[in-house]
Amino acid sequence: MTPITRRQALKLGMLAGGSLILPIAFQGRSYAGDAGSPKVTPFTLPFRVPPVLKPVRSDSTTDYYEITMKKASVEILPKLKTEVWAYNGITPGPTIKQNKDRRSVVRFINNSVGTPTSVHLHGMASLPEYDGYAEDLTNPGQYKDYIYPNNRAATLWYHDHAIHKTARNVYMGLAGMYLVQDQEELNLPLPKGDYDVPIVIQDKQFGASGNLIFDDQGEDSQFGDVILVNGVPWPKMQVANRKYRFRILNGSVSRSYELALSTGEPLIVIGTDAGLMSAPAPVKSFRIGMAERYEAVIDFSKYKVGTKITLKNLQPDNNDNYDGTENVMQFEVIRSESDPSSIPSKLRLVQPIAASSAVRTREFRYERSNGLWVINGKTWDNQRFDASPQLGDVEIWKIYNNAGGWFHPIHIHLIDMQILDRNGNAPFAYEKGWKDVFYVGANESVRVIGKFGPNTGTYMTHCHNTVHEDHDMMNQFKVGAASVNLAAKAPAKSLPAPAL
Ligand SMILES: [Cu+2]
Repeated sequence: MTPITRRQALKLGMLAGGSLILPIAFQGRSYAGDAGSPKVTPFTLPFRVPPVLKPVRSDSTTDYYEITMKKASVEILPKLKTEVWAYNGITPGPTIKQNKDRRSVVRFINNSVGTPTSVHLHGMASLPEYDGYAEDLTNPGQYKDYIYPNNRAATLWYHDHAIHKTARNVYMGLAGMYLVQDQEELNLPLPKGDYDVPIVIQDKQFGASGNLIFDDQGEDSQFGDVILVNGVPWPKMQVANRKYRFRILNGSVSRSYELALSTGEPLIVIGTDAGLMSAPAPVKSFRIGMAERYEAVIDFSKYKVGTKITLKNLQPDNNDNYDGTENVMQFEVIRSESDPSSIPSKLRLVQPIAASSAVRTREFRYERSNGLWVINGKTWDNQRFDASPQLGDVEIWKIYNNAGGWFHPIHIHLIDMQILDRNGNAPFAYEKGWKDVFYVGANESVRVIGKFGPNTGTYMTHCHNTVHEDHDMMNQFKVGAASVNLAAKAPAKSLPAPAL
């Protein structure tokens, strides 16, 4: 039998959950050439978190931030230089931390990044003209001031959303965390401060000189053989023997992960995409598709000082000897510390939306058809609306993925929704919260429910495998009256910019 490449497997539809479902003899890495990326010994590089961005200035209602998108040369693999396209020249970009109901104005400057950009703050109910509409572009030499209301406490992220360029732009580094907190949450005894840790997981492939290789394998998927956490390959985090809260984002282009601890101890999931759940859900593992966020507490108090615990990915895609995508990062317990934190049994009131309150149900089929990624048979068209709910309407959207070979994480802009059921069964324990990305696995259908608001206007829906999104698995809906000419409402302006 002739061995088949990953690319052929993709064409044949034999990929599931980012994993090749082939007889073991057929498996192998065909990306990054067959040589793979330059080798890095896992768990040797120190863990770090992106810096928190300080506002340029603040007034009684608003904090003003400035971020410049540029090309930069950074060290990701030891002793090699990698060109990235990055917010303020670092990837992930700086973290913005904001209090609920204070407003942010973020000036995104397209300086030397060399490509048109559009910034989407994923999870924010922004007005349409500040939502990173794919065709609302900021060209090199321009800037745009984005206004964010911060009306809910959650783990969000900002990333590029430029039409047909999203996958490459995000892959090259245009992604960062954005955290909104509120007093209700801060009053809970959950781990705080240095014990509340953002984790951005991304897979990349590198050439021999350290250059990033973007290869979407014929508009299918971009996979890497190096797992970065906050921009560091398989880092090691030194921890105290106490509880930590992790805000985990899958910032990859095409890879999903099933996260678990090497010790078999539970991950205690406390939050979903759009904030805390009603109650903690301890699970042995959970899967996280692209753009999903899960917040999990890990309790290191049960381990002796000196213990090493690996955060594993139970969906690795290679079976050779290289210690690769089955590992994410490692924790090493290095000191004893008292732990004032605890996990309350009630975290936040998440009122379930009754299916009976929906005024209509819509169906969306995410498919591969004639070599194209389509929704209900159609590709992106900026003049077509595939749903037009009125402000305040509650709707059920049934999302289908009838293909056996791949999954789609579906992102609906503007609103938070709840999963009613998955293949007619209850959602997983860890996804019973507010969400804006829905993992629709091979041969799955998921029913989600949500209330359209608080804004009217034009918003996008798309697969968050950003290669699929770019080619052209994206559509739009309008809430109430809407315009597609969003660029006219808050246009990008030419540099130089006046003071914020
Ligand atoms: Cu997809």
